[in-house]
Amino acid sequence: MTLLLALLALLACKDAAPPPDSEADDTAPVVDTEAPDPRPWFANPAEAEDLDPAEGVVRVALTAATHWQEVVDPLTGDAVSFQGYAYNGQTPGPTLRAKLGDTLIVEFTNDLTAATTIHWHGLAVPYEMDGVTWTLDPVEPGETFTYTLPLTRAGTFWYHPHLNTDQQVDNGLYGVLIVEDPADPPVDRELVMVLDDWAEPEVALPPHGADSDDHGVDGAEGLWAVNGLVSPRVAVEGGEVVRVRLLNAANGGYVDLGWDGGVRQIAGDQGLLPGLATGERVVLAPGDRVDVEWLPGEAGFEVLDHPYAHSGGPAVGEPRALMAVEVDPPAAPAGAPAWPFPADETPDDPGYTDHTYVFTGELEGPWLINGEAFPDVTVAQLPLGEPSILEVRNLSASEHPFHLHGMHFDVLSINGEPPLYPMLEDTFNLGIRDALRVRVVPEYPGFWMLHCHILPHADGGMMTVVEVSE
Ligand SMILES: [Cu+2]
Repeated sequence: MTLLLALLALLACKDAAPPPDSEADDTAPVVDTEAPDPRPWFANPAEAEDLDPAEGVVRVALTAATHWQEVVDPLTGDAVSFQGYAYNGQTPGPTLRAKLGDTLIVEFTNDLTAATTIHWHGLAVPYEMDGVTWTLDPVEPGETFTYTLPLTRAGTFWYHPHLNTDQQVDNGLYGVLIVEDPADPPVDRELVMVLDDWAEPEVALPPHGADSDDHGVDGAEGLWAVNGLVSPRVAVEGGEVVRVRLLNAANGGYVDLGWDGGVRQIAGDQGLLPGLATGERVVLAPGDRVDVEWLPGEAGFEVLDHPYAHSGGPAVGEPRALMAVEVDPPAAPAGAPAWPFPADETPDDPGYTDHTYVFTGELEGPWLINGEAFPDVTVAQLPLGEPSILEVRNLSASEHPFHLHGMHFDVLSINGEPPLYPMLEDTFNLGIRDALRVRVVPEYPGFWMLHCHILPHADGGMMTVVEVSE
């Protein structure tokens, strides 16, 4: 049993039984109010410094290297270290922040002993900047590469390698890219939360590129970290307007989140939704982003993760607290700000289909699209600047987050039904037997990956290529 699994077992015991030294009343929990609370305090990932004073240009430096990651045991405050990878010595990597319309220039250095790339998940960028190795070379150890990225949409995006992706992301190479919308109202606090499941890190995070594709396949069994912190406390003040940007950076684990007062979602993969979406829970598949607003008032609350398996959706079991939000000082909650929700509409479905993608595979694999395993795939042709209709069907034994590079897509329908609100996405979870119809209008020529974002599935073959040309 690894230390973190032991820690997980301790966490499970914590709620199940009273402490052994409880006295007269066996059922009353004994709280030592004198002992300091060992749970770590939440902090946003440090942001990258803009090295270029010019308006409209953000220039940052990123270096990938091996890294000792420290995890604090929330019960004792003791730290455990394990070796992985990191950008600029931090996991998650630095948050990159720019404004809509800026050009982001990333000077990247590979100090790993393995080749790597950076892919800009959710951004439409020129093909040479997409960080894939279909016809492009990776960044070899010791080499540098400059990524130049025009930022044409506002939203919460992220970056990660796209070579040996399962192993390199698992080892800690990921970070958030925020493109601010100048029309966003100001908020009192912005929280950036990167969720990752860390089952068996001593096994799964070996130094220097050993394979680790058994890790984090099912979030129901993993230990979830929030910005590398297990069970953190999050400090907010009553009466604040808080924008929370959530990313699921796990290889394969899903989260199904809920909290007191309900979920108030304001943005998804590609920026602000057409309106406030409220509900009890929100599911983030691997690669998904969701922005929510919190309007804290008098009382704190826990962010609960409900069991969810990609082999069948909501699962049996008790929810686990990912973090505890503590309100100090309490106050009456603020009113919701007026988000500049875009008046998007779902495009009409023309009824025909340009390309159909059928996802198949048993739980042990292989994972296929149209019966093919990457890289032995048929490359479909899409016209530049013209709409194409894609239909994606999941006939496998697992859910799959469908992800498309280089372009975002309008969801036309799910199982024949239009979406609840106009959805502009780059990652969309397909339930078992689901049929998804989407409309794309490619902005750049090139070869674009179309794949499942459960990384063991993608690395196991569930990836294909579309070519966009004039
Ligand atoms: Cu998949």
